[in-house]
Amino acid sequence: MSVNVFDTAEVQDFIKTAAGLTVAGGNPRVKQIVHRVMSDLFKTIEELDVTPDEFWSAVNYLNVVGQRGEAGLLAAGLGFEKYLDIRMDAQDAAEGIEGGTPRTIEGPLYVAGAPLSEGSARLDTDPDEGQVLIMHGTVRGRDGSPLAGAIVEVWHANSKGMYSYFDSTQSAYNLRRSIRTDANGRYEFRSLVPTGYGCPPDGPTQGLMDLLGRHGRRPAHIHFFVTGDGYRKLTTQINIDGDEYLHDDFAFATRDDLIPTVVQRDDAASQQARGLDAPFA
Ligand code: MBD
Ligand code: FE
Repeated sequence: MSVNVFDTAEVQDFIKTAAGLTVAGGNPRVKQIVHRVMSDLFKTIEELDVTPDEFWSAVNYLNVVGQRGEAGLLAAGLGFEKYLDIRMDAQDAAEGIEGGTPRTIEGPLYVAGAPLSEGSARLDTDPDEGQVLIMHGTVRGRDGSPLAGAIVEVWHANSKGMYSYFDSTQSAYNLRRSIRTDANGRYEFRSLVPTGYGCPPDGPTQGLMDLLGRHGRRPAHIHFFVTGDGYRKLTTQINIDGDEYLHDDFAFATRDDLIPTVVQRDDAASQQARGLDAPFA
């Protein structure tokens, strides 16, 4: 008994009015997007015969998402963030921009203002379980030449899959640092191997995942922003190989070129050689 009111002049007119299309002023781009999104939602309500109860439970859901600060988490879980990346990749390909470290999503847990170190940094300031992790590399421009003075921002979870600032048990900027590359474009850091993240079990994102029959887990990963004067910012991550969710990330961020080989070093000599006893500021 689905009715068709969507295509009536009355409904089409008030969607336009509600989106501000019938008045001057405001922001034309916002009007355009709001009009389109409203039209699509109105159409969905009609075609799927969405009941008032269903509609108001969705409104209530959005309020809870806001109260819990999970809008970014939900955007990741529903693949919106990945979709924006797919579109940027396609745009780059169309412009002939290829190669280099692939981008992947930022996620909702970055915090600006981490301490800046020159060349090398130690990320873990809180005591935690977890294996010592050393990572090093070189930032290069598109022509392959090393980039001195680039900034590598790195952030990741602790052994419980929790991030500082989103976990009251951690101190400020634990597992978050900025590192400026040295004259050879190199950076290195010492930290602790992170564990994968899981959505807050009692939160609205996990609640929706449950209704979709999905899990809300991410494999263990480390986030990066890389910036350099005159260069576009790179947003990316690496995954720790071997995680059970490596290719089953609820946020769709895993990419083949972002799973580096992890080498396990156990002997004292190799630990020394790796600089484990050296000062990581
Ligand atoms: C994370 O740590 C994350 O990186 C993303 C994308 C979503 C939730 C938690
Ligand atoms: Fe993350």
